[in-house]
Amino acid sequence: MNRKHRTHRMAVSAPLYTFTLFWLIVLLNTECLRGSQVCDRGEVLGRNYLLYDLNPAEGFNLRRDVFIRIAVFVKKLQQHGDWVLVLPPWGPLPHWKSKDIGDQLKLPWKNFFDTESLMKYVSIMELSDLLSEKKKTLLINQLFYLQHFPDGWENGKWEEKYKFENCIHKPPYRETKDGAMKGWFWGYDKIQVRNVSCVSFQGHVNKLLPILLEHSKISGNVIMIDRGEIPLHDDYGGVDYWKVRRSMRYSFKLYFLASQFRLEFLQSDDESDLTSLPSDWRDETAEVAAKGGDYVCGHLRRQDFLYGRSSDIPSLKLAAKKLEKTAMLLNLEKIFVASDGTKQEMEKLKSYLSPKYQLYLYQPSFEIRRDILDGGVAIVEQIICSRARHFIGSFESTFSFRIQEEREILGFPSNSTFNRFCADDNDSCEQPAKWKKIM
Ligand SMILES: Nc1nc2c(ncn2[C@@H]2O[C@H](COP(=O)(O)OP(=O)(O)O)[C@@H](O)[C@H]2O)c(=O)[nH]1
Ligand SMILES: [Mg+2]
Repeated sequence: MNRKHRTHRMAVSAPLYTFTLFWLIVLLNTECLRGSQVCDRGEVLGRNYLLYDLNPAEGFNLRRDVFIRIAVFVKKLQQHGDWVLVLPPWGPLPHWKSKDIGDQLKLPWKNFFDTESLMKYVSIMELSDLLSEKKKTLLINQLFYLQHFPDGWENGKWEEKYKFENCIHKPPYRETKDGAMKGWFWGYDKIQVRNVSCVSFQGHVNKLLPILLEHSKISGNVIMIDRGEIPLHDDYGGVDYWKVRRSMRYSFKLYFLASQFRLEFLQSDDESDLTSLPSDWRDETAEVAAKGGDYVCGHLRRQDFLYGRSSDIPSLKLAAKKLEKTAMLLNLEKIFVASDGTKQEMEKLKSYLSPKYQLYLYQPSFEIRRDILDGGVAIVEQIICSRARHFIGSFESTFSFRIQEEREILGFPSNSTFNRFCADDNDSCEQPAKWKKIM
């Protein structure tokens, strides 16, 4: 078609074009109002967004576990419509204590995880991306603030149940002078909520299904669950649990830093340690063939565990003896320790090791710490431990659990993974259950 001809055609169809555009805009706006939320450009009609949050006291690794529960749940919701799981930003967290590396809040998941990999299980979206789609306020149409039943075990019997009730404790949402409901919302000012309901809840997460489906129809398509740690896993340790867990690959940068450290200090790399995985978690196999690097790893949880779980935590002297004995049995001389302990504690630990054994800690430069923050440092340590010949964890630490899962995914024999430090007065304590992956 020549230029002249094309200009002519456009001139003829312009009124028709304007007319269609007018009605399209009217129609879109009507739909947006019907969806009863602020309707900005680019919104996919009929799409539902699920936001969630947890009790602020929960640490990073329990939060990862709750993500698994919610991701499996959203996968179920998707059988009923177009649902997207909105990832709650990270921070501030009680264990992220470094004061010299700036604020540690509003951190996107992509800082820690490969979000493309997460996406291969269920549709996810960073909260910051949803917010940048909104010119004005993000209005959450309905927020369910979950709470435990005051009388959970009625007549000594546990049963699944939920009930819309008065709030037992005042939820952290308040009405402002202009009538809007506001809350912490990860430090974002432009998020508001229309309605907050307290729901006493006891049961598996799929028990939330009817509540969410019903409310998304009535009140709109942005829904939030707070205290998301209250519902239980639908199928703890089942196929979907492991699918989501396997999809939680770390960010490229964190793998890179861990590889660099392993190579430089531990002479360890995935190829010789037989710890390579396919680039897509969906191509993994159930093979148990990992060997691990020539080092033992111990996770020594200190800080709050020294008080809360003192009867399950070893003294540094006992921990050193256990690490040394394990290294000796495996004919290894390198010991890597991941810990939230202080510098002094680590020096003490080192002083208890005989000179034959070398202690390694991950102590990145200020520039790296400022870049990957406390959360990134912790993950690098987890990656290093997950590739050791042998791992010893801390009792009931979710930090240790995540390392054990990673080792299952990598295909380590169970006896090299499911081990824990005992307390001083109980040297033959029960070892952790073998938490086998199911594919
Ligand atoms: N860098 C580092 N941080 C740790 C270590 N152990 C615990 N932490 C920090 O302390 C937090 C502990 O909370 P959480 O993740 O809930 O694990 P849990 O309390 O051990 O079950 C972690 O998220 C880390 O921030 C460790 O070995 N290394
Ligand atoms: Mg914790």
